[in-house]
Amino acid sequence: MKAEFIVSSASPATFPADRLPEIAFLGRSNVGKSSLLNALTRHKGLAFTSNTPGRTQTINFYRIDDALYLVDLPGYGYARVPPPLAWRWKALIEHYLQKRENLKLSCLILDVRRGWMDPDRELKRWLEYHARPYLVVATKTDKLNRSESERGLRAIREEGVEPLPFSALTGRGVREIWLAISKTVHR
Ligand SMILES: Nc1nc2c(ncn2[C@@H]2O[C@H](COP(=O)(O)OP(=O)(O)OP(=O)(O)O)[C@@H](O)[C@H]2O)c(=O)[nH]1
Ligand SMILES: [Mg+2]
Repeated sequence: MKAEFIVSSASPATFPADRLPEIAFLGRSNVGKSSLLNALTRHKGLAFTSNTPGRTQTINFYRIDDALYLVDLPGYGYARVPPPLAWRWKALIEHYLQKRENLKLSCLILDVRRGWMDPDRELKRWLEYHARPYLVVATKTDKLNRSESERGLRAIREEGVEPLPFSALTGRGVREIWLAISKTVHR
């Protein structure tokens, strides 16, 4: 698989112009968006990961096999971001999610240990309101034993969605996410 970093955008003017289908990765700060992207492409250092929440502050576009983009969005819910900056990021993300024609699927990523938090529910409602297709991924399943992880997945189902269990550490769920992506792209 060829995976190339293309651009880190702080404004819509710099989004790629080649109209390939795009899959976006969304979730709270530090939930594991960039790690998921690296696991999907099997390129460890492709998307920048970190223990410092709020590390990804721009919209990062990665082109896969000249066929589609995986799009790493800045995480939300990081309290220590100064309000004017937080506002600007939110405006950028909303602009992308609302206006981007190439966007085919959003992966809403939840930590299986924490499940839905208010900003996640808000985003889910927002995506539904705007009729944007999305997939819920429950990540960090490697941090729980089998029964704890089942309990976490059950709690996520209470919002009426079937989560895809995932772990960037073990690679659990990589195949299933690619399957969902290729179904969307080839529709
Ligand atoms: N055990 C385990 N750790 C994970 C997993 N996914 C991510 N992590 C860890 O969680 C931390 C945050 O991961 P990132 O991928 O940087 O998270 P992010 O959502 O991109 O964070 P921001 O860009 O800051 O919003 C890192 O220390 C990762 O190593 C996983 O599936 N299992
Ligand atoms: Mg990140």
